[in-house]
Amino acid sequence: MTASRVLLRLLRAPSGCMAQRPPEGVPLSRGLHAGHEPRRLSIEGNIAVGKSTFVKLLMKTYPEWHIATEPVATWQNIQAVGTQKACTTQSLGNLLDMMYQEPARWSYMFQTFSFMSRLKIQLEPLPEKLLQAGKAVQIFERSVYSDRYIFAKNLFENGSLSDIEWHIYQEWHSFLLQEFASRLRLHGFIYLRATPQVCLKRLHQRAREEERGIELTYLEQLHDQHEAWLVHRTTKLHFETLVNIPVLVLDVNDDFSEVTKEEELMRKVNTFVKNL
Ligand code: UDP
Ligand code: D5M
Ligand code: MG
Repeated sequence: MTASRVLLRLLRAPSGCMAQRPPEGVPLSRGLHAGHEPRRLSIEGNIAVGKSTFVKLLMKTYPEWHIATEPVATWQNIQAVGTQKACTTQSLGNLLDMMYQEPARWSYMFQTFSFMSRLKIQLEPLPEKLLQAGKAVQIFERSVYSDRYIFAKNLFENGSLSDIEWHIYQEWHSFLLQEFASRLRLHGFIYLRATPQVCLKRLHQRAREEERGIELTYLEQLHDQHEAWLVHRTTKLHFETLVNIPVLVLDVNDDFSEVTKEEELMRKVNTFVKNL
């Protein structure tokens, strides 16, 4: 057996079990995992809805939580580590910009890279100190699941990914996620929800150079993908652990920099996480 097969066997997860729906208000996974297992959640939501701002708020409120931000800067500056004696790095370009400039040419490439970077983040072990504290909480800004069920799916539906690209993407996405299942397990999602119009306003306010061409239609498409996946639950999913996973939906149409709104949101998050 090759080394990679041995590794894959070691990483193989036990088969997941499909759980029953809990009474309203109580997240499904309550009591399903050992008390000391870290609770792992992903913050989901449209472009510029306020995820990074929300994550900063979480960091301030819960400094003991382990929070991983989305690696946008990595996508904006792809670095090749030098192969020559002098260990230089070479900048190969801004993949985020390339994707927005020429979606049909670069969307598939973007998916391979964004997936890799999210996978690495989600596989990173928690510091021992946190694990020993018991009930550690780990938060990710988006996940390997939003990559597929929001972005890649939408890029296929709007014609930026071809049939063959979408097919191959789904093949390796399913394969890798099954192989790494136990280490990628999430216990819940927090969905920050606002209208596409509010997101567009915030996107303009943030003024990220690569996103200057994004139009309302694109944000509407992404909004619909979020609603189908996390609210209506009509998106076809390929991983049993996702099917009934608890989702906290937070309305963030109002600016959450206001203290009362901030407190309300943090209270809801606290109750949700405590019950996972
Ligand atoms: N923002 C805002 N009010 C809010 C949340 C966010 O004005 O309640 C602004 C924030 O300052 C930033 C922009 O909206 O300029 C996008 O926010 P963020 O980068 O957090 O969004 P993300 O893309 O991470 O969801
Ligand atoms: O998201 C960061 C930026 O990256 C935003 O322009 C969306 C884009 N993004 C993130 N993941 C993907 C995938 N998988 N495909 C295409 N585009 C993606 P923000 O919402 O600003 O934090
Ligand atoms: Mg962000």
